Amino acid sequence: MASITVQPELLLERILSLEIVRVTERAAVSAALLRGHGKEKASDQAAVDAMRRELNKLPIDGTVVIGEGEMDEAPMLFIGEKVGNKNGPKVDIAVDPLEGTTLCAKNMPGAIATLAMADGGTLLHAPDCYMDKIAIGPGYPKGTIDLDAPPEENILNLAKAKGVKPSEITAILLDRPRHADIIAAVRKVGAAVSLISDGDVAGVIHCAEPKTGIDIYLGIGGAPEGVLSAAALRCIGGQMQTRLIIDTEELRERTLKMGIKDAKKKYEIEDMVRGDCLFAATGVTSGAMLAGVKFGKHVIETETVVMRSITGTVRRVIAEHRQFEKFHLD
Ligand code: VTB
Repeated sequence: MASITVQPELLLERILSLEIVRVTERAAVSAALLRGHGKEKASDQAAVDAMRRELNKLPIDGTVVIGEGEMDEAPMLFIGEKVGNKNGPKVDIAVDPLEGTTLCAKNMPGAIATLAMADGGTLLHAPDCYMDKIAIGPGYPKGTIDLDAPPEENILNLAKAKGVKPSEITAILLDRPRHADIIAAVRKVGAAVSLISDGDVAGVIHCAEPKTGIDIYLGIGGAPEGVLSAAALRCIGGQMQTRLIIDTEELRERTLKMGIKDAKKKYEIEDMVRGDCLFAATGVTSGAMLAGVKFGKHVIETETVVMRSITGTVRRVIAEHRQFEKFHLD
């Protein structure tokens, strides 16, 4: 039988793509135990603890570059925290152990546990600030959208590229007063608006999933969430442009310390995720992208999507967990 050789770094990367499923699964289950209890902080903390514990079992020399905040304010998974057992490659890790804490607290659709992993030094170290974003799915000519063009123009260009009328385009935005003008502009050209209360990592990914009916993401969300969704689009294709919103002197200083010299830079996916990456997300509550955690009498079921940019492979892993009480032992 012919032997199959895989380069050692690639083999590890392949193994890691399945290992990170464990990490998001366990964060999701831990958060879901508190689903609907109105306890945003407690469910977030549960997800953080589980994610940190699982990350520390991985054969990586990891650095959290997108995390739960700066070291002094977030004792766990803070930006700069080292994770992993050091027995492996240097990697950058972006985490959002519970994306949509409010969604989880209120048991509303769309809460996920998510992370991205890439070679050390290749993920944008974004501060915890706002980010202006625009994104579409794969298959369109480069330049179909532009962050600096008016929303009307982006919708019309996208409709043309898709070969449909503007009325057949749906834009997704966070439901925030700051988006009133964009929403009005999108509707003025006849397109539909889909509003989400939280969870814009999934919002961006929806653009690349035809079943969601979403064509374009517009508006301002969190910068950490922006880098996570850029990692997903790097794997599955699509276009995204972003710009950090650095509107105070204090933020300006913080971003400078993080190595961001040009505060007004327009980022493409390749600027936010400068090399190959892995992305995983597990549903906490059910949403358009993923089913939420289901607690049976003897089995806990999770659904995870895991992506790898080297091959563009997307796997959906439906796992049945038994003996959940032993989760932290292996
Ligand atoms: C988004 C969304 C998050 O924050 O990034 C949003 O993805 C942006 O901030 O789930 P505002 O809530 O201040 O608009 C969340 O809604 C919560 O972290």
